[in-house]
Amino acid sequence: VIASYQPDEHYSFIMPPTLTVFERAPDGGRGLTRDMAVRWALEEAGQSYSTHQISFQYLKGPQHKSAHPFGQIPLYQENKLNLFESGAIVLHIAETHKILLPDDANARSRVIAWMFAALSTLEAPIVERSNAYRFEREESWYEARMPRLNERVRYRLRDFSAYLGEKEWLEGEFGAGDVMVIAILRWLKGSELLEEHANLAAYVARGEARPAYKRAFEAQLALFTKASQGA
Ligand SMILES: N[C@@H](CCC(=O)N[C@@H](CS)C(=O)NCC(=O)O)C(=O)O
Repeated sequence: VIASYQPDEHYSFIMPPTLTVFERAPDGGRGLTRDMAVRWALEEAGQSYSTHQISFQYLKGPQHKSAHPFGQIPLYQENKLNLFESGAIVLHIAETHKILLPDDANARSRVIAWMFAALSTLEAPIVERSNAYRFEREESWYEARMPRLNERVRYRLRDFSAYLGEKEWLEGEFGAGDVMVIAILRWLKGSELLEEHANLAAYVARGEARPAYKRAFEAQLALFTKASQGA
């Protein structure tokens, strides 16, 4: 019996996944938008993908919101799967491509714990600080508030730096935890906070030196550059 062709069966091999991103990234192509970790994981997997570039208006419109509950980027579409939340997307890529996650169940759980740590424990104070810088710089309370926000970031970095010590990566091999943690630590570049810990600055630099990271960075920068030149 010759099996009849089922268009859905190997769809992901025929149609590369699509990643919805900003048509013009608000960070100016510095690789700080949440699609960066996803692009990085896709490059680590050697999986090609296409991008769907959208405006802020489209981001908040009904069509995008029917696929992404919060009207955000990134949105990842593969076959019949619509996936939101950068961490969930990176985990999906790691699982389907059998990369960035150890085989051992306990070791795998540890890597996933680092993904959660990146997106909650580390990200919360880092994003709060960035938002104050972006949106409250003209406010009367800004000068008084910023040192407190810096201190909350430092509080986490001190512990994280002590934990990381001289390890190359978080859990032995480079993994999905490193992708998520490095992606959020990069938000501190340009401030003194990261440089206060030589091991953290070196850890981020090690991540950025990976060929897959570089390809992901170049791709998002090229998109931004094209959008700026076209306007
Ligand atoms: N927790 C989400 C955060 C996504 C997120 O904040 N995306 C930003 C761009 S980097 C966005 O779409 N902002 C517009 C908005 O939230 O309204 C994830 O990791 O995917």
